[in-house]
Amino acid sequence: SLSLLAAPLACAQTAPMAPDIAATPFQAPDNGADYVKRIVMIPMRDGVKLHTVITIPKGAAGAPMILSRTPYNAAKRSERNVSPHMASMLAEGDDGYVANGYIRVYQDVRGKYGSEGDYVMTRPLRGPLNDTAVDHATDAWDTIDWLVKNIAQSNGKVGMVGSSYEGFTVLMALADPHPALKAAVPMSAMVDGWRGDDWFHNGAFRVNNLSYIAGQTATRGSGPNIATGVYDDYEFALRAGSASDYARHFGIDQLTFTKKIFEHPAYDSFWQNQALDRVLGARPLKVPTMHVVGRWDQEDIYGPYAAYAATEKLDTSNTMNHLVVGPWRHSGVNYDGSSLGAIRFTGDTAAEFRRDVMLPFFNQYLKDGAPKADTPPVLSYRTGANKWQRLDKWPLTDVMQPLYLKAGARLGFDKPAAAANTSAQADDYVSDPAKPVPFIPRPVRMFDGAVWKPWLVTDQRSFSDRPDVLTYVSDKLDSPLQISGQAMVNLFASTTGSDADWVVKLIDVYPDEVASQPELGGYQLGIAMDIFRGRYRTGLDKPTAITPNKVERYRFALPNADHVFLKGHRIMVQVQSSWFPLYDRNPQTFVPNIFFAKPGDYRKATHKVFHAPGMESALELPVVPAGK
Ligand code: PG9
Repeated sequence: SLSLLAAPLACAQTAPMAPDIAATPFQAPDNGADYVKRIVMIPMRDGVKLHTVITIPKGAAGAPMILSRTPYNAAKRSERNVSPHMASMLAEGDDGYVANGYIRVYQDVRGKYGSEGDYVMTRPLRGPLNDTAVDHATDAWDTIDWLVKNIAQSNGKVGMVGSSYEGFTVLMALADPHPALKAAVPMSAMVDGWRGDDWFHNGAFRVNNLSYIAGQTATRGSGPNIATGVYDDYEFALRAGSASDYARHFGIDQLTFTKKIFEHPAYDSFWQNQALDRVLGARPLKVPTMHVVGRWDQEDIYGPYAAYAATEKLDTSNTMNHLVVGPWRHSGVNYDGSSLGAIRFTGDTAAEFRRDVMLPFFNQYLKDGAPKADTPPVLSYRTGANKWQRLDKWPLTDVMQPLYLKAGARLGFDKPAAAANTSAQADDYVSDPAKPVPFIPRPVRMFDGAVWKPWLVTDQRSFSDRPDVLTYVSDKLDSPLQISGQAMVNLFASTTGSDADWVVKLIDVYPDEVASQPELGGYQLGIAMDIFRGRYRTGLDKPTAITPNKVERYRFALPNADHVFLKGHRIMVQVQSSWFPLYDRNPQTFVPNIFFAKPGDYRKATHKVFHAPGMESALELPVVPAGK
C-alpha cells in the first residue's frame, strides 16, 4: 500500500487553480440522443435578441416546425425530463409532434428569462397603448422569418401552439402573420383580462393574480412566492382588507403591472383597446386556426369563445376557423383528460383530441403531402351526455328559454304568478363582507394546484344551505334537457347598500344515488357560474352607485356550456354576493375605486331577488329541442 501512495502521477497535471468552470462551453457526449438541441439568440427588428430553444429530431429533413412563445422559461418548457429521447424530454402535450417528426421550438418572450428587452405583461399591439416599434406580432414575425431561413432541416412551414399566456402569443402572431405561419392552435388563450379572463370577471378582481404578478414581474426570472403565514387563504385575505391592502402586505403594490390594474378598475380604453377579440375581428383572417378551451377553464373561460366568435364572422367559407371545447380545466388539453375532480369522462379525452384532431389539422397545413384533415367547424364534448359532438356552428341556438326563479325556492319554465303579498315577491339574504361566501370549502388552499385546477367542478352542496346563498331548484327532469350556448342572467334585485356583487351559478343536481359512482349521489355540479359587479350594470366603463332599496335589473352572460341535464337530475340556481377569496369583496358601499376601499366601507346589506310580474328574475337558457 505504501508503494501505491508513492505511485508516480500520470503525465500532465491539471493546475490546482485551473478554473473549474471553463471558458469554452461544456459539450456532453450525446450518448445516442434522438435529437439535437440548438440554443440561439434570434435578433428582432429593434436589435433585441430573443432566447430560443430549438429541438430537432436527428436526421430530420424537410420537417415542419411548431413554435411556442412563452413567459414561463423556454429552457424549462423544452425539458420536462432530462432524457436522450425527445418524447420523454419534451412536454406531455408535445407527444404528437415528436411522433410525427416535427421540429419543436420554444422562445422566451422579450424581457423574460434568457431574452433581452423590456417585459410588458400581455404587451398590447402597436397602437394607442404601445408606442414602441415592436409587439408580439412583430416578434413572432421576426422569429418565424429567422427560423425558415436558418433551420436547414425544416420545410419552411411553421405552426404555432400554446396555452394561456402562450395561447395569447399565438393570437398575437395572427394579428399580422408571417407568410410561413401556416396553422395556429391557441389554447385557453387570454383574450380579455377584464370581461372574463385572468384579471377580472365583469369587474370583480381575482385576488390570486397578485401572487402571479409577483412571480412574473418582480424579476426577469421567477419572482418570489408569497408567504402569508396562514394556512387558510380565506382567513389571510379577510384579515388583509382590500386588494390593495393585500398587495401592500407583500410589496406587490410597487410592481408596475399592479399599478396599471389598480388604475383601471373599470372597462375603460386600457382594457378595451387590448381585447384581442376586438383586434382580430377587425383584421383579415389569413391563417387556419383552431381555438381550443376547457369546459371548466378556471382561468380563461371567456376569451377563446370570444376570439372564435369575432373571427368566425371573417370565415365566409367556414373552413378556416375552428372551435374545440373539451371537458378540461385550464390548459387541461395538454395533460391527461380522463377526469376532472370527481367527474369522469370517456377515456383520455385530451390525448384523443391531440392525436385524432389537432395533429391531423397541423399535418394538413404543415407536412408536405399530408392528407386533408376531417376537421369539423366545431368539436364539442357535450358534458352530461359525455360525448364528442361534431357541430357546424357555435352556439347551437340563439333562442333562449327563460327558467324562472320562483317563490318557495323553486325553478320553472312557467312565469311566476302574482304573489298574494309583497313579502312573497322576493327572497332576501344578508350579505356580510365580514363573512363572505367561500368559492371552495374552507380551509381554502388557493395556491395549491391540486385544489385550484379542478375548482370549477367542486360540489356546490356546501354553499346551497348557507343563509346568504339563495338556492332555487327544479323538479326532477322526466326527460333530458340540453343547453348549448351561453345562459343569460336576468336578475331583478335590490340592496340596502349602494353597491353589490351578484354571483349566479347554474348547477346540475345528480340523483340521490348514482349506482356507477356512489360519491356522486346528490352532487351539485357547476355548469356555468359567474360574478357581476353591480356598479357596472349601466355600462362596463361607467361605474355608478346603486340607489338603496331600488329594484334594478342585472343582465350578464354566464360562460358557454354544452350540457345535458339527464333524466332524473334537477336543475339548480344559486345566487350569492361574494365568492371569496378568489374575488375581492365588494364593500357594498359605493366608493370610487374598490381596490382602495377602507375598512369602514365594508358593510352588511340586505339583498332581495324578485320573482314577481314585471320583475321576473330568470336564467335564459339556450335550450336545444330534443333531436336537434
Ligand atoms: N392564465 C395565465 C395567464 C395568462 C395571461 C396573463 C396572465 C396569466 C396562464 O396560465 O398563463
